[in-house]
Amino acid sequence: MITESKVLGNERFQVHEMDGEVHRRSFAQDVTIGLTAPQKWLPPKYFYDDRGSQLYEQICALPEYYLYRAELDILSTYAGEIHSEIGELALVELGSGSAAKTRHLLAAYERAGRTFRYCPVDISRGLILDTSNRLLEEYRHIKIHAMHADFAQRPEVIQALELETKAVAFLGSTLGNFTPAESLEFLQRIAAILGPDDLFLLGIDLKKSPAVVLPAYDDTQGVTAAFNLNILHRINSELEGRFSPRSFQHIALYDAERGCIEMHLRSLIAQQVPIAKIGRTISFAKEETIHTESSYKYSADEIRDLAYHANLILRRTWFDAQQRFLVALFRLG
Ligand code: AVI
Repeated sequence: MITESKVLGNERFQVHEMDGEVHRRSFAQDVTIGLTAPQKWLPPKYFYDDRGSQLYEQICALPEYYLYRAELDILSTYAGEIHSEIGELALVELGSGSAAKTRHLLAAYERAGRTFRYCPVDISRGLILDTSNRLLEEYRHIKIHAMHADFAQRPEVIQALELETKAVAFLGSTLGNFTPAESLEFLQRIAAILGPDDLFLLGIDLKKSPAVVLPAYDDTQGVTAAFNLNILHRINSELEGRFSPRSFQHIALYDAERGCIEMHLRSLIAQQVPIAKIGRTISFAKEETIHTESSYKYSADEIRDLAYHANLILRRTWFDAQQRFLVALFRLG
């Protein structure tokens, strides 16, 4: 939730701030709901505190995590084409992170030699500020209007940017972290905030063999395990939890038919974990799991159809050389 447009900044850089208190309350509520359910679960958006965001950056550099390189391949190869489709529209990026891949697109804007507007929207405040500072130094023609917000719950927050026209980018296969029903609703909400001249750019991982997908979520260096376990550290530091992350194990399961990876944290022992700020003690049986993330993969046709049902019409597609990943551009129906 955004507090009424608390905007800080100068002529080249503005940032809309999120209300930290509201955010902490909803973390406590979500932890209470998730950890008292029969199948314990936690929303994956809570991975992304500053440490979790850094771990995600490290995941992107892993040899097993093909998603990042495949999408980078597309954006670096086709940045010029994508930019000529988008033209002069302001670029709003949901879940911008370090903007490492988007840089290719920003470079294409810069080459055009005209002032352009980039609006990174992210749940990690530290990352947004660092990234914005770097981009302002790097690109002479850029103006940044950043937003620190939980866009997953309310993509409508970007309306506070008051842009006349825009291209909304949602890259990194983050849509895959919603269930298909949630994805449809999210796309409908995106469609509802697009104007007739606006565009939507989606990056999504494609269905493929478990032999390729599974190692991407269970790497040999244990970075994904640390990323998954970080959510317990976060409960400890923000909600005065008493988790011993060493007594939990990271696991990844792939259901090839649904095209879905599930990440869980499995309790290695029977244990009781007090969490002071939610006023509860959570019991775990030995082997019991917390479901922390689903990551759905799609076929290109499935994505086209899902978007069509949300009133988004496919305009162009770009694939990486190995056809592992898709970047698709949509307009309103
Ligand atoms: C951000 N999201 C698309 C990543 C994914 O692949 O589902 C998060 C992630 N989880 C484990 N590794 C990376």
